[in-house]
Amino acid sequence: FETHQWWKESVVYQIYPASFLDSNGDGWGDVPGITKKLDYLKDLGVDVIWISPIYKSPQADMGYDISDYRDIDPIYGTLKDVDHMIKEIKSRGMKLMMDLVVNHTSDQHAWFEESRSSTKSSKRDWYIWKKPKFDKDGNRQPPNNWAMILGEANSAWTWDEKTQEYYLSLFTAEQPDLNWENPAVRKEVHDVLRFWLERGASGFRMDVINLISKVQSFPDAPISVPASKYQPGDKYYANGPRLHEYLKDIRKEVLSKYDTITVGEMPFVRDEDEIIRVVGAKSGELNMIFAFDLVDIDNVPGDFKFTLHPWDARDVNKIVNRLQRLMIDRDGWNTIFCENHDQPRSVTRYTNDSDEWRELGAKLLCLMQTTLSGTLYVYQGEEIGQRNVPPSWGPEEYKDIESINFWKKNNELYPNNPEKLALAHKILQRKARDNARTPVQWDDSPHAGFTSADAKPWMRVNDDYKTVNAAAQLKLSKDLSVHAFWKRGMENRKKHKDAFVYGDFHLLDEAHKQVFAYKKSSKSETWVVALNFSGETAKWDGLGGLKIAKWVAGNYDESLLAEKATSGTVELKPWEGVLGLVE
Ligand code: TEU
Repeated sequence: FETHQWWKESVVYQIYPASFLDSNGDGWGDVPGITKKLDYLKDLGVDVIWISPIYKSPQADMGYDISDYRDIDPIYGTLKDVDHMIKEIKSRGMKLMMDLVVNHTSDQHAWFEESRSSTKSSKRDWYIWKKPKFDKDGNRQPPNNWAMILGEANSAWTWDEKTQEYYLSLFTAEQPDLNWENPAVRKEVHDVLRFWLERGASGFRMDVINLISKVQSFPDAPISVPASKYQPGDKYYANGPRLHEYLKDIRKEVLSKYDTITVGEMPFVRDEDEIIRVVGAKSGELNMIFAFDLVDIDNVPGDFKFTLHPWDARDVNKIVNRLQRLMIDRDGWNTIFCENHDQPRSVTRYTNDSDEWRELGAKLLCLMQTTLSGTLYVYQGEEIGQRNVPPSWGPEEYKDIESINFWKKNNELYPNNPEKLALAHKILQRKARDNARTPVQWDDSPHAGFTSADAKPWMRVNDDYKTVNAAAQLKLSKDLSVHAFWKRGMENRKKHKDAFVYGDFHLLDEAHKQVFAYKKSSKSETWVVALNFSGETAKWDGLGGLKIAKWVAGNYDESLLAEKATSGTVELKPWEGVLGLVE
């Protein structure tokens, strides 16, 4: 595949603006707060900054419900603040990626207000309106059985009293889906992209971009969760019939005229041909996608996300191998990420976040992510190993609409069942999006330096900030902290990009229950990465005939690496990860 494309080699850092840094003491992070930390990001090794939505929004879904695509929400600042930030980003040789949320708008967007005003409105068909159905008892029912994504027990259709019709709202009632069948909608979206590219953005992360084309007969979904009245409908709205036409249009009309980076968020899709149609070098609709395989590892397959499912290193082997091969054998491109604002913290999810293991776990995941092919995405706080909220926090601390809906539903279903409610609370602590949304822990001052001491942060700061914070890690000497480990990992990735970013990939011992290990190679060098994804010592003999010239990095005390076996059976301590150069 094509090497030396800047967007393949870049490290992208995701900012969740509400929780990054508050510059004016109102308890919400803001754009000037981001500008203040650009030197920190540059020093870490970041090339591109992706900022989750900062546009005008009622914040029903934290900005993923946009009411004006061409303005900034006052909680985040002004367009002037953004222009200044862009200037400062560029002067440091970095780039900005905006979040493009165009599957739906806010219900308070002027387009929707017009659309819902009457069935005769000129914008009626900018959204998806349908007449009700009636069951045999004459009760009104939504047009089909699709479930809402962020309120999984509810219908994806919202009833509108005034015009006596339902509108499609896949995420929440406050996020009506746009009707992409309408060419006027597509034209508006193209204009929004141009607006931000002209202002200085270098590209977009495209929110649920594979949901924009729906099967127009809107059929009932097959029953996959028998206990639920409404069912996951992704079969009919993910990678729908006209998706590729719409994406090709965006490329032709807008993207082809600029030098951009584009990443499509594509939940639900497993079909490799479908993925290649989007990211294959020839079709080039988008540069890359976020595939969900690795972050879905602990969901019960086919079920909703608030479930718990065991996994081991064999699952990691299978998932990563498949996605690496898709790039290498089929000329596609992909992303490497373990975290974002929709996922729990990776150190908690994939390793052990107790005080004893947290640092090792965070470094293990860093070693994996900095040595695989794909554009690397790091989420704010991941570089210092921030973890999930403590189990002691009650459900009232969770602010995300998805968590609130889940907790409410459980209380309706099991009001007098403490066991069920305890399980629901446990699932929230493991899986809620809130886990990644607590403020960034900058130092050990009140509120972790996220906001002024007398302010009330919009979301509570994790109790562990006195020990887990950026300032404490920056004070440590090189290679000790999680932060320093990330910084060095990114440097090493860039220095040896022919192997790590562009090189070939081979699993070493795919059937090992504890160890995920692989070979990454360029024409001139071969590296071995062995990662123990378990809390027990592992014996690993996947080297085969390979001989390690030197183990060069690891998450334990690196002075001990000289004693590690360089051929035959290698012993890995709990959560140990090592990187070696082959002779
Ligand atoms: O997420 C879409 C999505 O399908 C999932 O990531 C989903 O949020 C998750 O499985 C629920 O737990 C995007 C945004 O990243 C998310 O924050 C928004 O809520 C959503 O779209 C709607 O815009």
